[in-house]
Amino acid sequence: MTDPEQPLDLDHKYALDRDCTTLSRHVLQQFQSFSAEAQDLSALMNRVALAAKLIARHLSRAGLVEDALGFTGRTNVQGESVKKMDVYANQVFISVFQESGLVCRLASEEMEDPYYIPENCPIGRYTLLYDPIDGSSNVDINLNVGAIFAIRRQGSEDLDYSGKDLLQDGHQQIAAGYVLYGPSTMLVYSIGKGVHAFTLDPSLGEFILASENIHVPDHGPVYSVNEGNFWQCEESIRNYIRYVHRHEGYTARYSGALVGDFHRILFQGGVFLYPGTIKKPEGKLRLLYESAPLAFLIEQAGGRASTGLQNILDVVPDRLHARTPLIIGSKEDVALVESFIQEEQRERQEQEILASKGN
Ligand code: P6P
Repeated sequence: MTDPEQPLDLDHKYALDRDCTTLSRHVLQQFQSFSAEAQDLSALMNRVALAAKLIARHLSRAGLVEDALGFTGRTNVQGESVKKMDVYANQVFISVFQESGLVCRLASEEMEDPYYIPENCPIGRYTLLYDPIDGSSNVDINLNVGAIFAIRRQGSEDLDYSGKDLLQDGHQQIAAGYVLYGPSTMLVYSIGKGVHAFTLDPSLGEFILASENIHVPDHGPVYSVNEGNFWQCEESIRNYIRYVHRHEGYTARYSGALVGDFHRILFQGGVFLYPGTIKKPEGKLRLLYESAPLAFLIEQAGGRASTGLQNILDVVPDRLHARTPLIIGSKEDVALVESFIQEEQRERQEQEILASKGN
């Protein structure tokens, strides 16, 4: 029997303290208060964690459960074929936030318009924006997938239920994070006070603090881009790829799931890029629930996120599912990619000046 007068030895005490540093407690520690906002954010993160646990459980049994894998036969607002796991994960977030009193609206990659939870409105002062399954092309082959989320305060009225008030820059995010469904399930988040990673302990059913105040290295060896798009990219991006091919110290890593590629770069440094192409100058990734949340995180971790011409967090979307090119990671590596884009801009302007003089 442990005598409470006899303190635990330090190893046991450390292990106990760590196992008690759950996500909801960590959020309160971050605020260093029990204010209404702190309690709200703690409760919000706890709901996100519940969604992550439900989805992790479904993913871990997907090969055994009827109707968990494969396509639904439908396409979403993005024009992408919808996986059954996309639908399931999207519904999990809806179910988890109903009756929460916290979130009045959900804006998802899988839904054309924001989803309103009337019983939470107008008391619910927050909107959750999320990609319920990022990298769903990996689901059927049991490779890592993720979820990306951002929390915004409901600012102005949304009387016409259009969600127009969501069309604001990324500095309006009050929290952001992602879940990585890999060998372990991790949840990484920030409320603007550093970036912190939690690992799901299945035996506890809790996300336990694993890394606090993560800092992305100023430079790293990894460049992450789909080189299959090489000939569809602008010449500047092709020149960047030629550069890393020809210089020592670079290695390519690309998983087909943004969350996994981003997670590697957050911990090891480097750069992920999904640039615009000649046919799709705006690129593939969506601003409000993919690029902006990750930009929030990477800046909190000392890195950068850019469209190539503008910081991602400064971009104001013109529609809910607006896309942007994304260059994100270590500040030196993002700057290197931008230097090729700026060089091409300069050359184009010089040619235009010469052409105008020639006329
Ligand atoms: P591509 C997944 O569909 C996703 O949105 C990101 O997770 C991923 O980085 C990207 O698209 C992969 O796109 O065109 O390389 O298959």
